[in-house]
Amino acid sequence: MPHYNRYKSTYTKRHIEEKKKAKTNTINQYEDFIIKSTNESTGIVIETKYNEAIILFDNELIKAHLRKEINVPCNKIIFPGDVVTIKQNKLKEYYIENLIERKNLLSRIKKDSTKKDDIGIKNNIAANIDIAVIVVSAKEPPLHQKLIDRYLLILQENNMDFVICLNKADLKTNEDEKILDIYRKIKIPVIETSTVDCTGIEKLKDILRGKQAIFLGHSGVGKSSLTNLLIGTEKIKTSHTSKKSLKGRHTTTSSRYYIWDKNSSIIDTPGIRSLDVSNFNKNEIKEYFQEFKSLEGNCKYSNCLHYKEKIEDCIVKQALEKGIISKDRYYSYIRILEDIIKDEK
Ligand SMILES: Nc1nc2c(ncn2[C@@H]2O[C@H](COP(=O)(O)OP(=O)(O)OP(=O)(O)O)[C@@H](O)[C@H]2O)c(=O)[nH]1
Ligand SMILES: [Mg+2]
Ligand SMILES: [Zn+2]
Repeated sequence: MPHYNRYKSTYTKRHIEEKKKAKTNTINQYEDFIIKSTNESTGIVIETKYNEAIILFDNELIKAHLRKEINVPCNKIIFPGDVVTIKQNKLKEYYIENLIERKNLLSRIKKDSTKKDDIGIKNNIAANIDIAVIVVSAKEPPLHQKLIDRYLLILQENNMDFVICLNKADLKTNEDEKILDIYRKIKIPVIETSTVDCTGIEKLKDILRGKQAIFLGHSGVGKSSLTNLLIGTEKIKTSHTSKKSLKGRHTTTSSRYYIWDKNSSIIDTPGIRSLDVSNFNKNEIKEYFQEFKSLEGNCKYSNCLHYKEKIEDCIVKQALEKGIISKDRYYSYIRILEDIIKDEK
């Protein structure tokens, strides 16, 4: 074997081994990064960036890096709402030593819409959520069911409590009222708010008090305006929806945690364009349409998708025909199902 080749092969071997070692080290370090509990005083993660996080520690906002052995971007492993232990190095800089085990972690699949076959990556949003508020708005942008039904899947899968909040109630139409009624009928909590005339703000506070909550929804629905009202200042930038498209301008660019009352916090998040649920299994989604499950009786086949099965074999289709379940919810289910089936092919 010529000399350079021998060199190359040992080099490659060593290189691969080092890479492997680095990978297992990262995993191990990451594993002991998470601890069950601690007696030390802890901080709460307010916002994360690539190489540092803003932490509320000892009643002060501090900037902290990850413990130096952990070679992962900060915003890839900790999220607003996380609880961490903080230490100081010799230079008196703060660093995050450990992450306290989470109650839950809210994530969604993010796909690159410019790439045709992109399978998407898991995008974590926030941790330790007690209640999620799905914020929608009347008129600007107009109220649609699509995002609500998709969020309901994700939140139920994560076992999180939720409430639908129709903001801009000052602009509400009869059409909006009909959509909200669909959810009221299936016992999903719905509240109406307006940051213009303060309708429903006290009610919203009553629901969120004592909890760690998060606002989710399209851009321009008023998540930051609601957050400003909760915290009682005009601290967060908000922006008009585009006159032409009635869509928001994606004013908020990163998620951030705010304390607005004793033990009560809210995470304001950037508006999203759409919500991908293609990671769900096609047999799984019907479980999260609770009105299908609460029907009396059973479909002939236990794996019935309530889709192309015959009406005489399917109690969901029968209930649809009788008007017991909402057409809009049923077709919303079918659209999600068809998206998943298309993706599976
Ligand atoms: N009429 C009316 N307008 C509102 C209400 N709440 C917010 N707005 C307006 O809606 C626009 C968008 O509000 P934002 O709070 O920036 O919306 P956002 O959901 O935070 O948007 P992103 O940060 O882009 O996700 C602003 O011009 C607000 O003044 C409301 O209750 N009624
Ligand atoms: Mg905002
Ligand atoms: Zn069926």
